[in-house]
Amino acid sequence: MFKAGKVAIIGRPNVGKSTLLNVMVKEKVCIVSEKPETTRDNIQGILSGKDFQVVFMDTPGIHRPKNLLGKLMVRKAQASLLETDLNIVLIDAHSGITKEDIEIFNLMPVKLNILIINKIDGIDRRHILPIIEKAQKFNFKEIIPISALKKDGTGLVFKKILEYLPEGFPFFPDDQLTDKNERFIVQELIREKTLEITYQEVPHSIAVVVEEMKERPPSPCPLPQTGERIKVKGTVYIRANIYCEKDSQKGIIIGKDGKMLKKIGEFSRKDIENFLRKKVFLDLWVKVYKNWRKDPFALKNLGY
Ligand SMILES: Nc1nc2c(ncn2[C@@H]2O[C@H](COP(=O)(O)OP(=O)(O)OP(=O)(O)O)[C@@H](O)[C@H]2O)c(=O)[nH]1
Ligand SMILES: [Mg+2]
Repeated sequence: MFKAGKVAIIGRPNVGKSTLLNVMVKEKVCIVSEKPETTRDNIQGILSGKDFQVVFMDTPGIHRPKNLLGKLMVRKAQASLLETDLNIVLIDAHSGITKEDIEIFNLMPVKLNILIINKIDGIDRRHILPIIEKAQKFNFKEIIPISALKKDGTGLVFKKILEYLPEGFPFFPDDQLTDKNERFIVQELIREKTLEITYQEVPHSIAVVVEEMKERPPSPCPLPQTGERIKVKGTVYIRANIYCEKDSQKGIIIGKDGKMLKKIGEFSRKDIENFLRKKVFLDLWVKVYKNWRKDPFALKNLGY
């Protein structure tokens, strides 16, 4: 019997949804950051085995939107619930079950929902029991405390998912890792690095667009002493724009003497090379796109 199904990972911003997806599929598909509202799209991560395929769907954190981008994000997260067989709702063990969490519980369709209490590392186990007791008042099939970061309890999550997964046919070829293309992942990796070094409103104002991505073929080049020609490995040339909303933000991203942008470039290049498993030449530009988060046309232009 082959089992296949879609599993949405739902919750408030910053509870660890993307971290959990990456652990589940054993590859970095989604970007992670300590800043809330990092994920802006539904991103599928695919785990295939001999007799199963689980399609995990990472979703944007559900929050009270402050602009059109936020509205779109929340709408996407809610829409994910329409196509799943099973859902995971994630909460943070540090805050317990909050008012916002309960609002999310109430959004869940009456089907299979599993509650996961994440970030239990570094927390006194005695604090977890009251959370479990409170959670039992809601209609969850399972309540599982985990640390996605330490991969503690994640094996049990997978085991339970497999138990509840319906019989079915695979959605994707068994070697496919995500529904997103390389260009999308490259944009996200650059955005992740830019988020890491910016604060307050700046991370939220950033969008990244890859304008050009092409493989430079391996070119034969002469060896100086012998004149003999050897093959040099090809590189991928990537030109990308980092958009922000204000001139002051552009200044921050570029930094003094371009130091910040250089750092973003170095860190991004390493991750992109790991992901593409190829050498990369990264050409980064910073541009201002005023109020793009409120402008429907701009949002479309930037891929949202
Ligand atoms: N201590 C601890 N930190 C964690 C754990 N899981 C995730 N984090 C951290 O929590 C922060 C948020 O993680 P993400 O995976 O980006 O959270 P998210 O729910 O996808 O956030 P949004 O995309 O903004 O909705 C990051 O700094 C993670 O390293 C965990 O089990 N323990
Ligand atoms: Mg996320």
